[in-house]
This record gives sequence, C-alpha cells and structure tokens, in this order.
Amino acid sequence: MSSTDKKVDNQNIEVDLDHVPSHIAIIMDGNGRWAQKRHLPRVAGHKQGMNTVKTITKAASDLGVKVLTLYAFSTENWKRPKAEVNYIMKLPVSFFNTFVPDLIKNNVRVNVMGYIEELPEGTQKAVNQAIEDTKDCTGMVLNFALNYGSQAEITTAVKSIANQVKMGNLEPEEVTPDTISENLMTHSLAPFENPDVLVRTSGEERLSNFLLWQVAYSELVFVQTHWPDFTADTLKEVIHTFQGRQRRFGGLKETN
Ligand code: V07
Repeated sequence: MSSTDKKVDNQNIEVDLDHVPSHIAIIMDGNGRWAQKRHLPRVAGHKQGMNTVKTITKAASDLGVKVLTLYAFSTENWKRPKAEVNYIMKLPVSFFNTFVPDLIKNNVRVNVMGYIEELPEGTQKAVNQAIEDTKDCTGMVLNFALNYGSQAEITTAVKSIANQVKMGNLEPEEVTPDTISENLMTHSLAPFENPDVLVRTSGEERLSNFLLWQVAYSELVFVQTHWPDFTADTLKEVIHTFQGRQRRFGGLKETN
C-alpha cells in the first residue's frame, strides 16, 4: 500500500463493486502524529481527522458499504491531557452542526455504541440529536464507537446473561455464542454486526480492546497512512486488499 503524498495514477485501484465488504471497521489512529509532523498542536490533527470522517463516510456510502464503524474515542483515552479530551469531546458537536444535512442527503443513519452516559452533557446531546435527525435514513449506517471498550462490553453482556439465568428466563445449557452476540452493543447492526474487515491506520498493529468478539473472522488490514491523510483511494486500496484475500481463500473460506 502506498503511503506517499504524491500518488500520480490514483484512478486505477481495482474494486469489484459486487463484493464490497458489508461492514468496515476502522481504528482512526495517527491524528497526533500527523499534527506533530507539521509542528501543529495535536488538536489540529483531531480537527483534520474529523474532516476525514466526512470524506470517508461519503466514499464508503458511494461504494455500497452497509456499516462503517469508526473507533473515535476509547475508554482509555480519558488519560490524555485534559485540554485535548475537552477538545475531542466537542467534535461530535461540530460534526453534528456541519455534517448532519449531508448525512441525510446521502441517506446515512448515525448509530453510536459505547458508554454514552459517561460523556459530557453537550456531547451526549449532539450525539443523540445526530441519531434522531438521521433515524429515517435507510442507506449506510455510520456507527461511532465512543467511550467504547470491548472488555467492558463483554462484561456487560455476561452480567446481563447471568441476570437472565438468575431470573429463570434462561438455562445455562442454552447459552451459545449467539446468546453472547445478542447481548453485545453491535446487536442492533444485525445482520452486519461483525466487521468483514478491520482497518487500523498509522502503522500500529494492535486491536487495543476494539470489537474483540466481533473480529473473530475479520480480515485485518494495517496501513501506514495517518488517519488525517486517509482518502477515498486509501479506502479503495483496503477494499482491494480485502478482495484479494477473499479470492485466495476461495471455496475454503471460513464461514462467519
Ligand atoms: C472524533 C475525529 C476523528 C478522528 C479520531 C478522534 C477525534 C466524529 C465524531 C462524532 C461522534 C459521534 C457523533 C458524531 C460525530 C467524533 C469523537 C472524536 C469523540 F454522533 N469525529 N470524532 N467523536 N474525532
């Protein structure tokens, strides 16, 4: 995958439009590094990163993606400097103010998963407003993971299943992998709750507590590009990589 800024022929990335992955999940890493490289404050990277969210949402929707999940803020990100966290928490507000009309025009529905009730009041309001204003859109789902952590999600699911058993509504023998899937935050995305491909930008190759259960069969694609530099062409490259791997598995492909 090319990570140079000056790609000459970028019209030639082959994508088979009949086999576009239904659910793409992206860990949007590298905003801080993008800013540092330019001697800008880290928040400038987050601001540019939000613009990339807009570009990639449109690009994914145009390619026929059904669910685009974006990991925007993890339960661990609270450890960052307070001013940076404050700035990040305002991004859903400015995203909402500047992008909801475009989402509606593109028939994109916003969904959010994570511990939203722990976010600042204004952030919660913007998020809920975006969900409400796009609730009748029937195209792609733009699914933000906000204050999300996979181990916390699984813990919440196990507690809920334990309670169902305690109440006498479920026998321990009846608990299957489907029972667990049904109690995760991705359940509302069915039948596309599991990503076909998980992308992480900026050269890191870790899952960082993101969708641990749901990526059991996903293709993992790591790109060097910092998230603010990620373009529609980078997305096409990712899909091209995904499609190449699917072809090589052929009839032996694991079922999901
Ligand atoms: C955030 C911009 C993208 C790069 C990664 C971190 C910073 C969009 C949203 C958002 C979330 C919910 C919603 C509408 C928009 C967002 C956070 C950070 C916390 F309903 N970008 N973005 N939220 N960044």
